[in-house]
Order: sequence, then C-alpha cells, then structure tokens
Amino acid sequence: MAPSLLAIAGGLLLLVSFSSAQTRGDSIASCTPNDGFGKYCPTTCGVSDYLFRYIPGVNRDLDNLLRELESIANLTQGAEDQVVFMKDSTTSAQKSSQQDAHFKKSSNILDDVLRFEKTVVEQEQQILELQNVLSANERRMADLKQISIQLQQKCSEPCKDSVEIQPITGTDCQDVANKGATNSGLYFIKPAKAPQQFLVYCEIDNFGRGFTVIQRRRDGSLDFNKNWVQYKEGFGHLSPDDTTEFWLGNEKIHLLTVSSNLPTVLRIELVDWEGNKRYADYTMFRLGPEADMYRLTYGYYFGGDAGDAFDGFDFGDDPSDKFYTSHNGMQFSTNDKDNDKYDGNCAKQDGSGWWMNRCHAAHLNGKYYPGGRYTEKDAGEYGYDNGIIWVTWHNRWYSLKETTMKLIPLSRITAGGGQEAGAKQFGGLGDGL
Ligand SMILES: [Ca+2]
Repeated sequence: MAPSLLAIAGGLLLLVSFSSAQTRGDSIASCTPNDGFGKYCPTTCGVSDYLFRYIPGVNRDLDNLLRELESIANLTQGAEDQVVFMKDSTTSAQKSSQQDAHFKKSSNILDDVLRFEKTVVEQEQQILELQNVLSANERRMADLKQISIQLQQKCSEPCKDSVEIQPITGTDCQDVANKGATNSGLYFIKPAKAPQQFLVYCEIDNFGRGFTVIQRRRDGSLDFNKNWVQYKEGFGHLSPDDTTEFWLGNEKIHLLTVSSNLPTVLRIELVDWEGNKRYADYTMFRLGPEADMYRLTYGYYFGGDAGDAFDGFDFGDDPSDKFYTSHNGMQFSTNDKDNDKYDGNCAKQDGSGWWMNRCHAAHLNGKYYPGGRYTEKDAGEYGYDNGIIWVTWHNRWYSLKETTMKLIPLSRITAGGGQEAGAKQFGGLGDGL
C-alpha cells in the first residue's frame, strides 16, 4: 500500500513541477495566425488553457490519494483493534492460569503485541508524512489556481480590449480608404480569393491612398531568421500605431496580389542611419502560390530614388554578378527550404527568408545591425551581405535602419513621383484617380 501511495505522491509532484515549467514556455503551434495583435496573448492563453485542462486531472489524483489514505487509516484501525483484543486476551490468559505453558504463551502474545504496536506507530508516522505531502500539494494547487486566474484575466484584457481595430473592412487597404477610412491603423481585410479575413496594418495618407503594409523593420526588435512555415503564416506583431516589426506572411501576400486583375505596386521605403529616406516602386507585383514556392514576379521597376536593386548589381568582380543577384522570378527560400540558385543555402547563410538567387542585391529581411555597423564577427565567413541591404542606394554592403514593404493599386501611384513629391502630385489630381 505505502509504495503505491508514495508513487502517486511522487507522480503528483512531477506533474506539478512540469506544469510550472510550462508557464515559462512558448508555444508557436497554438498561435492563431490571424491573432497578430496583443504581444502576450497567444502564449498566456495557451498556458491558461493548459492549466485549466490540467486541474481536473490533479484533482482526480488528489481524490485517489485521499481514498488511499482512508483505506490505510482503516487498516490501522483494524490493527489497533487487534492489539486491544490481544491485550485483553493476554490479561484474561494471565488471570485464568499461572502455569508455565500459559506464561510462555502469554509472553509470545506480548511479543506479538509489541510488534503490532511498533507497526502501528510506523504506519501512523507514514500517514503523517503522506498527510504532509497531501497538504503541500493542496497548497501548490491553490497557488496554481491563483496563477491560472491571474493569467486568464491578463489574457482577456489585451486580447479584446487594448488593441484598437478599425470597424471598416474591405478587400485591401485601398478599398478600406475608398470606403472612407482616413486613419492609419489595424483593419480586417478579405481579398477576393482569401478563404477568411485577416488583420493588416493600413497606412492611409492625406490623399486617400491606402497602403497595405506587408513588411516592417524599424528597430531590430524582431528576429527575421525564421523557417518556411513562419514566413508562410507571418510573424511579429501588428500594432495600431506602427511601432512593431512584422512579416505579414507569404500566403496573405500571395492572396493580396492575385485577387485583383488590376496591377499592384510594391512600394519599398528605406531609411538609412543618417535619416535619409529613399523608395523604389515595382508594378505588376505578384507572389505565386506556395506550390510555386511563393515566386516573386513583377512587370518592371516603376520608379524611385533608391535604385533598382531587384534587378541585381554589378559588383565589379564578375560579369555574372548582376544576373546572379537579380530577384525577379526567384522563388522564396528559408533556412529550411532552399529554392535558390546557389550550391549552398543563401537563406540559411544570411539568416533570413527571401527571394534568393545566388544570393542577392536586395535583402530586406536580413540581420539587423544597430547603427549599421558590422564587425568582423558579424560578417562571418561569407562577408558583409547578411544585413538589411538595398545595394543600389549606397553601392556597397550597407545595412539599413528601417524598411517598409507595402502594396497599393497601380492606379493610385503616379510615375516618377517620390513619397512626398508623388503625394503632392497625386493630391493635386484629387481623389478621382
Ligand atoms: Ca541552394
């Protein structure tokens, strides 16, 4: 009886320590791809759910423990009864006869009584220890319940209340702006071919242009070295005030670019460490389906002052450099899925997911270098190209400070216009375009 009880108690302690480890864990699998808001929600919800699932099991174990204790108590009672009975019979035996045989018999009985008493004391000791284990577990359970309640409260607040999602919906951010939305922020959109709506950050300017933002780098707070599934589903956090970094997700970008027959412009905006800003536009931008490894295609470089890095760059040491660093027509590669034109794995080597060739002249998901400063150690054995690169701007490996990648229908962009200039030019034409 005692060993099985101890085993149960030990198992219970194991369970308790396992659950406390889980509260510090992180579960990517339980994240819902579309819940891109609320930094702690997916994790704490998961932990909270886990704890709530786990409590009934522990309660059952505790009940079993109690039943076992009761049966031990019954056994002990039985032993005590037996001792009393034997004491009585010893006394009566002593009274009834003074002969040697009886003396011997009664001293044997007395030995038995002593042994039984010893057993009873040991069992009582064991019961005491088990009761201590039980109350320690009960205290632990109460603590866990308390933590669970706190987590549940914490979870329900930022999930539902603190992130402001705009009420207007549409097929993309331009559609949202066309319906009267004037504030940049979080909106639910559903492109024509999307199975369900999803959340995006819409950048809406004073001229009624709604950009659907698909990538944002601003401070290096998010690691962009992710695998295929993460790039497919998207990662990072959307924020209503454009303060966070994220990749919207290849599947969503694909759906955004194939849901309309109208040409889509990919606008790339860049900021360097001196605060200079440049941009590049590509029209007829399109991302193929996953079956085609989210292949990047565009019609042509539509303008901008950052240069056409997607077309490759002649580094001067090999005539084929430009061809092998161009990006139009490249499939997407990640550290666990090599679709590039290189013997090795560019994405793994440079720590990002991107439309790698052999390897790149543009690389906006690269490693973040605060201040843009590389060290020998950062460069590793492959050189300095693993940063955030748009090589046609600084004409060298220069890691940028901020990037934005966003989509807008071609009809809302005018040729040759910069961000400000383009906006002025467009604004002068009114909302009719
Ligand atoms: Ca390769």
